[in-house]
Amino acid sequence: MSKPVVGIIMGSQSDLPVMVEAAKVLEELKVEFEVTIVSAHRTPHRMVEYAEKARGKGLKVIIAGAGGAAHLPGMVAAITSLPVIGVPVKSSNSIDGWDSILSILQMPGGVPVATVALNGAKNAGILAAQIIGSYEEETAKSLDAYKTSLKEKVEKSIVELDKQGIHGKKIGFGN
Ligand code: RP5
Repeated sequence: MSKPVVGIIMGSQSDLPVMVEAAKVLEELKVEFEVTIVSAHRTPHRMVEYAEKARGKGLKVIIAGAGGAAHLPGMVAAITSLPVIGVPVKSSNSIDGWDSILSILQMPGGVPVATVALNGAKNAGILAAQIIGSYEEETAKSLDAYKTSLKEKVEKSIVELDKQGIHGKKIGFGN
């Protein structure tokens, strides 16, 4: 087995049901990853150590998820020069998700975090794979196949809809 190139970290075990979607899609795309819990507030020294050692152990991208006052992605991005993808999590301590989104999105100039949608861990996984795929041929091929599968799924649903004979008149759009 080759070494992980994507690090998935999250502030708490309670983020796992959301963050597991990043792991699932990376597995599907055959990208090696590691998963662990790193809390900016509860384990700040572990966070610094993780971010400082990430590049040296072979990681190319970090996906960081957190909820509420979500400082993990931004603080990791402050330490490492690896690209950091932030996943705002609608956690139990989040008011409505906007707190997590804005904490991760509104970074100061010079310290970017590529922020995905609320609970958007799947897209974080795909984006991480796309970064790897920009220089790694096998991952690029997996991504092409993935895109084709998305297209085929839509084409199948178009055929289904046509078979059911749903058209404007039937659903009340006139003519
Ligand atoms: C954040 O606080 C974590 O990322 C999590 O989303 C949230 C709640 O954590 P727990 O109280 O469930 O451990 O730091």
